[in-house]
Amino acid sequence: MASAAPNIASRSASADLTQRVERDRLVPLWNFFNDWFTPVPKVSAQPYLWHYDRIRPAVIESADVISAKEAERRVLVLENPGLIGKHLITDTLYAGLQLITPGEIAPAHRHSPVALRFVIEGKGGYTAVAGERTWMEPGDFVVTPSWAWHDHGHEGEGPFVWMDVLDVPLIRFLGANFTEHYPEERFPEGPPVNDSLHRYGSNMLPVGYERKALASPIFSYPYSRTREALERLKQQDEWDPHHGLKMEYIDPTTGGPAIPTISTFIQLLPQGFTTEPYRSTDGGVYCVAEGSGTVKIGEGEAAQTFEYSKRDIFAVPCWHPYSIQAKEESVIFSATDRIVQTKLGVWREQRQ
Ligand code: GTQ
Repeated sequence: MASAAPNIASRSASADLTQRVERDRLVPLWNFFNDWFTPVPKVSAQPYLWHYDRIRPAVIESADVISAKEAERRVLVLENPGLIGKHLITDTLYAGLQLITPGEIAPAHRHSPVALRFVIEGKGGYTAVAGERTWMEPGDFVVTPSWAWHDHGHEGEGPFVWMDVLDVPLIRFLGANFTEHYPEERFPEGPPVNDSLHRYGSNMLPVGYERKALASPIFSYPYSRTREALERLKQQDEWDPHHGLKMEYIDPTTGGPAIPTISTFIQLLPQGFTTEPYRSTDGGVYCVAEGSGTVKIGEGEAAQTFEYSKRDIFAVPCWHPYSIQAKEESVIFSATDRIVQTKLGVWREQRQ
């Protein structure tokens, strides 16, 4: 709503001016100043949680409706109730559940938005980035860098499902959104399986390595390694009151984030642990890799509490305090726009 600033000599003169200048494509700032320059961020996304058990049948059924080839990417998009028609999970992120069935191939293409995958269920699925395959297992975090050719496939049995998170809204907003379809179903086979993980993800770099792209040279952050690190570190019993044990996925060549535009994290909360309320300006998507509990998101009367269990996905809109209570030991993956805000110097957090 437009709200008038004080000291307007005459409201009706202002309204008159507003009307007269409209045809010259002018709008008085004072009509909407307070709408834009708010003490705290205004956000459209709402707290929301998708119970995987509830939505799984629809995800599986999507294979009866369309093939991965026809759909290009067979995804049920997680659309925030505050962003209906926008197809977004938070104001700045897109997320969806992608299904591949045995023998299918999601054809090769590339786009300027970055994609990340967090694997939910199945065995035998893979993604290939520029022809380099990486097999995926539940809990694996896999990156498809900007403008990298990629196709997905499944050589195992049963459904294979992962969560996609893309920075599409940001890239569209910036006017930098391009897509290209590869003429063949698959991009030609490239380096051996997991070559980049061995080459760049083993605490070593090839001598003389020069970073060519902004993206991390590793595509795959296997859950087996992540989980082992969390398991060892939890013995230290050093819990951050707001985060439990929380780690950020990094690009090993820079120590910066694994993806230039999306910050990614994994956190472990021991059984019975409740995080102190915390908020930050980065909105995010959370996916439960293990465990169960409740998450309270929001403030005062607007606060909502959701029960979560393994494979559930929830959205925490920016600047909404949240607190997680782990009934069982929980491991939670998250993806937010924090790095973009940090690079721009506007990121804030508040430990409550
Ligand atoms: O797997 O490349 O959820 O291009 C949306 C667009 C996934 C993908 C999505 C995509 C992809």
